[in-house]
Amino acid sequence: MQKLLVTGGAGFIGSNFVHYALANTDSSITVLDKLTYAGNLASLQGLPEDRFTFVQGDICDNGLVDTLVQETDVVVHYAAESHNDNSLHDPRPFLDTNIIGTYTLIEAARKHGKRFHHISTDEVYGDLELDDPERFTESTPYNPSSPYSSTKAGSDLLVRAWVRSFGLQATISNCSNNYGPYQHVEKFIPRQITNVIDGIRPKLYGAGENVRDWIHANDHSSAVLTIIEKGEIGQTYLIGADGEKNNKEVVELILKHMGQPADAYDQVIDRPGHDLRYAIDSSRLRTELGWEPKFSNFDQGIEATIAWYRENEAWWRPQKAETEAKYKVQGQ
Ligand code: NAD
Ligand code: TDX
Repeated sequence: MQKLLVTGGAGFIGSNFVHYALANTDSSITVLDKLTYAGNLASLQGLPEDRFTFVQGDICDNGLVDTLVQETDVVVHYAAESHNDNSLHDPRPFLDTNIIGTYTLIEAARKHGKRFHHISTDEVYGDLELDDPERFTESTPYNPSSPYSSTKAGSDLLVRAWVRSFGLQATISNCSNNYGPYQHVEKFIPRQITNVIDGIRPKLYGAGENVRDWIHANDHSSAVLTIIEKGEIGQTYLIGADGEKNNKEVVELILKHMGQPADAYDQVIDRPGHDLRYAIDSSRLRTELGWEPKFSNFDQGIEATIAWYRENEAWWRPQKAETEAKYKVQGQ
C-alpha cells in the first residue's frame, strides 16, 4: 500500500483527486492543506477513515513539511493560489505559496529521497491565436502572462532544476482547465451556474471569444495516477481532453440546461492581459503512458455539474455573497 501526501487536497482538483485515488487504488492519503479561502473540509467528507488523514498546515512550514514528507512514499503537490483574477489584485500570496511553498516541498523530497509529482497548468505556455493550428506540447517555450501563471511557471522551473542538479525523483504535469464538483464559485463555470440559481445573469468577460480547453477533474485525476505509476522521472506530461470551447459557448450551454434564453447574460469588463486561447496536445501521455480521458461528453458533463451545484447548495452558499461582492468592486 502506497502512502501519498497530497498538498492542497481540500481544494477543487486536490479533493477530486483524493476521492478518485481512494476509490480506485489501495493507497492511503494524508492531505496537507492550509484551508485558505479556497480550501473546504466539506469537500473531504465520506472518505475511508483507515486510509485518510487530514493535516491543517502551510506548505511553507519547513518543520511540518519535513516531518510529513519523511513519513510518505509519494508527494502529490496540488496546493497553490490558483485564481488569475486574485493574482491581478494581490500577487504576494501567489509568490509565497506557489514559489516558496514548492521550494519547501522539493527540498524535503530531495532530503528524504521521495518521489514527487508537481501539478501545474497549461497557462505557463502563454496563449495561442484563435486560428493557430498548433496546440501546446511539452516543448512549447514558457511565456506566462499573469502573476498566477508566472508563479506556476517559476515553480515548474524549480522542480526541473532540482531534478537536474540534485537528482530529485520528480515528474511534472501541465493540465488544461478543469470542471466538475467542488470548484470554488469564484471560477467561471460554478460562478455562472450559481448566478443563474440566484437569479443573477451570467457575467462574460469581454465578448466571450476566449477559448479554454475543458477537462473533467476525474480525467485529470486518472492522468496524474498514470504518471505517478508509469511516468519517466524528469519528464513533463501535458494533460488535456480535446475540449476547446469559447466562453460564450459555455455560458450558452449553461443557460440552455438551466432553462434560460441563450442571450440571458451580461458582458462585463475584460480581465487585464486576458489569455486568448489555451489548447493542449496530450499525445505524449496517450502514446507513451496509454492514458485516455473518459468524460469526453462536455454537454453531459456540464449537466451533471449543474445538478451537483443544485444538490449541494450548502457546500457553496457560504462563499457566494463575498465572492460576488469582490467581483462587483472590480466591475465584473
Ligand atoms: P484551489 O484554489 O481550488 O485549491 C487550492 C488548495 O490549496 C486549497 O485547498 C488551499 O487551501 C490550498 N493552499 C493554498 N495555499 C496553501 C499553502 N500555503 N499551504 C497549504 N495549502 C495551501 O485550486 P485548484 O483549482 O484545485 O488547483 C489545484 C492545482 O491544480 C494548482 O496547483 C493549480 O495551479 C493546478 N491547476 C488547476 C487547473 C484548474 O483548472 N483549476 C488547471 C490546471 C492546473
Ligand atoms: O465571471 C467570469 N467570466 C468570464 O468570462 C470568470 C470568473 C471568468 N471568465 C472567463 C475568463 C477565462 O477566459 O472564463 C475563462 C475561465 O476563467 P477562470 O475560471 O478564472 O479560469 P482561467 O483563468 O482560465 O484559469 C483556470 O485554468 C487554468 C484555473 O483557474 C487555473 O488555476 C488553471 O491553471
